[in-house]
Amino acid sequence: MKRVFSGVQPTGNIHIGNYLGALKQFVELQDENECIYCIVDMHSITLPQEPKELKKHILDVAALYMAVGLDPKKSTIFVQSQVPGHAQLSWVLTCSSYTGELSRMTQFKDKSKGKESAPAGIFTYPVLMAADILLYDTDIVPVGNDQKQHIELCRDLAIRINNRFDKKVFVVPDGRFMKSGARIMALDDPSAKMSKSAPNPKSRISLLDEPGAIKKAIMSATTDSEGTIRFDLEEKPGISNLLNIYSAFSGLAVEDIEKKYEGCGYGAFKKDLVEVTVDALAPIRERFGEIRNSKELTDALKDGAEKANAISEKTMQRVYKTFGLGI
Ligand code: AQP
Repeated sequence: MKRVFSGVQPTGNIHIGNYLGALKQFVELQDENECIYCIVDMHSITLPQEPKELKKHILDVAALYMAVGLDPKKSTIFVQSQVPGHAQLSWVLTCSSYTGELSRMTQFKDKSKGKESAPAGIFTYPVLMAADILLYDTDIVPVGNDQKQHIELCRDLAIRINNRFDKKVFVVPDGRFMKSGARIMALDDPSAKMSKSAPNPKSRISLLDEPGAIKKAIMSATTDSEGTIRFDLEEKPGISNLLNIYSAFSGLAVEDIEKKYEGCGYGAFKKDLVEVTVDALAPIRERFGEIRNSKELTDALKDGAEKANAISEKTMQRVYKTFGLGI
């Protein structure tokens, strides 16, 4: 049985990019693997968060994990800040990282663009992410493909430390990426990825959006003036993004959707996409409503933190011993 680890930041409500790129895989993997899924609240404070909002979002994301189908009997679900091993291992890994490699991370470059000085948390965030993964001797990390570079860094750190001590201190993990949905783009700007924190709410569809909001976002999505429904990432990024979303929610291949809408205008295609999306998200919203304020949720998180701590403490004993830390 393989060990699987991944997480989502509680920086806002989960959108369909997070769902199609990452969460769908979380659910697929839980029957055949030992899965550990985290709400990575320590990552979210790399940018300032309003404390009350953050607390709410942590529980929202946890409830959404369960609403999309994660079962706490099969998967360990917990909140990162409840397991001290993440911060402890992060420091050890920071001391094995180089400023050069961290400055090459595209997310750091994007988020610090044009600023003379950026928050140090944005710079060291990928090391904390490596710690999250290596702490659990993870084999597989299901993520969206915007995280490819961070997974590579995690692998490099594991290999570097294993080589330095000439033994397997860490398991070297592999990323796992979806075929469709690995990178959902913003609806208002198909050159940028869909993001929880983008200022325009119509740039994304959140899993808890009402049908009206879904309709508004899809009907106003940026397309092009050609008028044919054809997948072409270079020339038609907006329509290609909508085709990807349609395909991921309906299970139809992109080529079949292209055939289905041959000769149709963008209006008809978008209208159907609204229906496909609303239908796919309705059961998630319903289940979220049942679970959000339940004891089932708090019990799952308490139990999850205990299980995660038990694994993490063992790893940290091994790591501290390897590095000669402690007495
Ligand atoms: N647009 C996307 N398409 C596919 N997958 C995506 N993911 C994120 N955006 C897309 C995947 O979702 C998981 C959780 O992401 P995260 O919350 O840890 O952080 P993020 O990648 O920074 O996501 P956001 O939504 O853009 O958040 P903010 O705005 O707070 O920075 C990851 O597996 C990610 O790959």
